[in-house]
Amino acid sequence: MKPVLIFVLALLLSPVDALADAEQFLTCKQELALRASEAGISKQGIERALSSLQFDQRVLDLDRRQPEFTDTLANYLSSRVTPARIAEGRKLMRTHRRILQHAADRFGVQPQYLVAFWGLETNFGSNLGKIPTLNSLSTLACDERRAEFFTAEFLEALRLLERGHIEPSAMIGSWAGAMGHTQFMPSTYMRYALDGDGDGRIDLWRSVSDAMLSAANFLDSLGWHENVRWGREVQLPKQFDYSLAGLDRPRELEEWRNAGITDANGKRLPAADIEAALLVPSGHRGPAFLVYENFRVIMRWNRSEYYALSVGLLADAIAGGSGLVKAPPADLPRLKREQVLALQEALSARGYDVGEHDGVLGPATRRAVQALQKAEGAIADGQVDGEILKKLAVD
Ligand SMILES: [Ca+2]
Repeated sequence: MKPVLIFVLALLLSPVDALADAEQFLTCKQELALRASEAGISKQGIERALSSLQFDQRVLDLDRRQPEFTDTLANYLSSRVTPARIAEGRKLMRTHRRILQHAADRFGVQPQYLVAFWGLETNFGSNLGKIPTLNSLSTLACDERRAEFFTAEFLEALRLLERGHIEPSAMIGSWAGAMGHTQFMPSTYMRYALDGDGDGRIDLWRSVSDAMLSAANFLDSLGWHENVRWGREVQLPKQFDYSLAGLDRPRELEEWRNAGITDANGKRLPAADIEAALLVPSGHRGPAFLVYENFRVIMRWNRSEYYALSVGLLADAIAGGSGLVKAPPADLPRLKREQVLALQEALSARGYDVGEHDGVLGPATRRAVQALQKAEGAIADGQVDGEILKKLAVD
């Protein structure tokens, strides 16, 4: 084989991709410098930041990683709302009582919620992330997938450094650029972070006081309702129409009371003039929840129902609650993307509308499962379980 041909072949083989990314990064770095200059960052600041800037392949690998399975609620909660985390949260509520009360008084966010976010985001500061934030943000800014978003965050990070409260070397965090005890992105940091301990600096890595006041300020800006809970576990009547469930189907709390829904122990729900949505995230065998406006606020922090449930449940437990009355079933299948796709195709072949065939178990697919269950005379909770998979010959 001629040397030129070998060279061309070598270029076509995969390891070159990483090299190409790294080379492209050098060009991109110059563009970022230009953008920073246009954004009004000082020449000195740009030079200081760019001198040590490095492309990080791990960041791209993590960004492109797809979860192998859908998660079950049982699995999700058991790794996040753990007895150890609840005990630590209770301890920290006492240790930081004054700090938390100050944040609660100023922004109306109850202390247990601040501690719950803290526990879920960084395990109370024990996992702040180790990746230099400028590296992760610039690597993602130079990748085509979400270049604009991460370029904007990179520029915010430079602005943050211009304030002089932290050194570039101290600015570390997650692979996606989230920083400090409550994992703020630079734009959130710039807009909502506050100096809680009054030392004249805003430092979300080293000051718990700054981090808790900042989290309260951020939640307040997202619309937190003072002194209202996130929602609660409830008990449904024996015969229940599960098609009423879903975050997109809120009703007056009074209507749910009239429909026979009680608290988790069977007691009448307190009367309140609020809207609530019913969630039954692991089917009729698992717990049901009525969620209020603050649940939606939590989802503005992180757009995941499971995440929002874990914040609410951890907060309740930290405040002395005894946990779920009904545990989520542990025997529900974790599905691979291909299985969800096969499920969607099988449902579609039977005439049920699943929306896009995307391998993602979303609301449309659940509604299709529900319609099938209803047609079969089964309990129509929309839960994909072993029975549904068997019926549709998905393995
Ligand atoms: Ca401070």
